[in-house]
Amino acid sequence: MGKSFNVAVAGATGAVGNQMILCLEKRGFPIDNIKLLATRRSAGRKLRFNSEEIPVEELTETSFRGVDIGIFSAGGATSQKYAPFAAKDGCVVIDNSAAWRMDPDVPLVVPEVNPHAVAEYSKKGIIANPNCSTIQMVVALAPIHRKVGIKRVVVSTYQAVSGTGKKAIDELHNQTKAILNFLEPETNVYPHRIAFNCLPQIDVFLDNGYTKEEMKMVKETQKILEDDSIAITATTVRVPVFFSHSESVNVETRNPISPDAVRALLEDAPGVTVIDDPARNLYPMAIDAAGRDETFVGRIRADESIPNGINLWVVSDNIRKGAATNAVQIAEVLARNYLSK
Ligand code: NAP
Ligand code: 3JN
Repeated sequence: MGKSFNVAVAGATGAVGNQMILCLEKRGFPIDNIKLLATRRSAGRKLRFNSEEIPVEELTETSFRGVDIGIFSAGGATSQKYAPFAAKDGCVVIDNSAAWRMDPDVPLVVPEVNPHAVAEYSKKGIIANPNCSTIQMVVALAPIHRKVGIKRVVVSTYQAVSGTGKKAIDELHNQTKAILNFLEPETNVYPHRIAFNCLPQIDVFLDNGYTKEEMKMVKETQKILEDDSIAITATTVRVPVFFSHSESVNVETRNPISPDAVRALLEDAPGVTVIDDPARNLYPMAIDAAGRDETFVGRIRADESIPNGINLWVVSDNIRKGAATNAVQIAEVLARNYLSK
């Protein structure tokens, strides 16, 4: 008999948690017992896992006793408070929030890029899942960085509302419906209307004029690629799309590489699907990436304004590879290589 584990999903009733449950099921993660955790408000609600109805329990300090792996997507404050209780009880935490990502004793992992970093889970009992915008970008950048070195990245994102959770999905839906019916739309989630609009703000503004999301992309990319010398500047934009983030990524490499060589590298790269056939108007699109686990790359071309420049268009489902799939892939590495149960 193979190993199998007691798993808890914290934030199980949320947009990410819901996908987490589906992903554990779909990938056949070996589970003995699953605990679904959320706030007291959701306690007793039943969620389906592997055709079983599982009652949601309130997340408390003792929820992780007897649990081997705890996957958190209940916000940074919840992770900050409860991950140490889980770790103290011997449960390895895979955390989807920003709470622990930049802690030097917490590995920040994208399994296609730095699976070796999982080994450092033992320092604090916590592994961090990167921000969704970072994950899809590093999946595409890592093979290029390994081959020719990356000097600088200029990225602009086009991020789906599902990145903000259930209430933002409802807001885009309701605003769109209201506007198409000549009614006044209500704005509750973002500072401005999102329907038929683009907001160059994701998360709060920092003193340097960037948003927190933009600086997450900078710092997390350097940590995952283990190279603080890569210069990165980001502009993150919320667009009226439900699922999948798209990114325009401009890369300046240290050594020259042709667009054809980049295409060949990415065609071989784990987790990447290249869609790049301009003659047939084929390139990655949010509507095609939604519901998939891969990172799609297209529009691969030279940046003709500099000697070693490459442009990419990178698209991935932010709730799947950007959150749930990546977390479950981390759990798979952990289970396969590090946990003895
Ligand atoms: P969401 O749809 O609003 O769901 C939030 C979930 O957290 C719900 O299950 C909620 O339970 C639960 N929760 C909130 N506060 C809690 C508490 N004090 N104790 C227990 N459970 C609590 O949000 P989401 O989109 O799923 O995102 C959740 C978190 O995941 C985000 O805050 C972020 O940290 C992380 N995230 C990461 C990425 C990424 O880039 N990797 C992407 C999106 C989200 P109730 O239903 O009972 O309220
Ligand atoms: O906005 C997006 O598209 C991604 C959002 C991620 C997010 C949302 C709320 C809180 C995060 C994150 O994962 O960085 C956090 C957070 O944990 O800080």
